[in-house]
Amino acid sequence: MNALLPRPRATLAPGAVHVPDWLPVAEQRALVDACRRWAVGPVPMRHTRLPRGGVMSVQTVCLGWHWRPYAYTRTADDVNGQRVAALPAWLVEWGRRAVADAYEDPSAAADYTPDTALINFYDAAARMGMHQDKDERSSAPVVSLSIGDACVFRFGNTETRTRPYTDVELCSGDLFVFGGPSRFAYHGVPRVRPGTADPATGLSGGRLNITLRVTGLADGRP
Ligand SMILES: O=C(O)CCC(=O)C(=O)O
Repeated sequence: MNALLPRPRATLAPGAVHVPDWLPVAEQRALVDACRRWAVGPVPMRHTRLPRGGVMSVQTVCLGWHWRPYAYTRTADDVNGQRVAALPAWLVEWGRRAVADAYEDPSAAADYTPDTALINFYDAAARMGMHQDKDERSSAPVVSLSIGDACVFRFGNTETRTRPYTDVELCSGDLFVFGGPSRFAYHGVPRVRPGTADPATGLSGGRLNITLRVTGLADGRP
């Protein structure tokens, strides 16, 4: 990649839009600072345990709702039983701005109210296998923000975790939104590119990914 050339926005599939350099460095830094606070608790950032006994290579902390394979709850019963931190209004606002910008439709913001964020930290060895985000009872778009080391983001199709898929490089500050016909597409992160982070973000190594989602759940459920 030639850092001198602007990276153009790209629509990978209907509803799946990559907007390079969406989040300015000052906001990336503010988000890194906030992630540092959320990583401490009330539910600490940790490797999520999988039902078959393995652990995910990424480390995760959630806001609003706690996600574990394969459900959302208010309290983190698989960790320490605490209620997760609230999703702040400013992050909801960023999510609204993100869908409006990605879809180049200011009216898209009004319809979008995410109620959870999954924050994943990738060290150099972390990966995420191809999967669908389908534990939400809503088809509202997923907003993905990346900070730190670049990665290869694999965006596939809604039918199978294999080809056809497209690999895109997600760099610090990039926005990726997938909704509409692409909302339930398989996607994953086969590779992080260590040493590519800009220290100005406050993250000297590793990669943070924040996804904003609408769970479609209400208090008292599930
Ligand atoms: O790290 C990424 O860019 C993707 C994260 C992801 O797929 C997820 O949180 O479900």
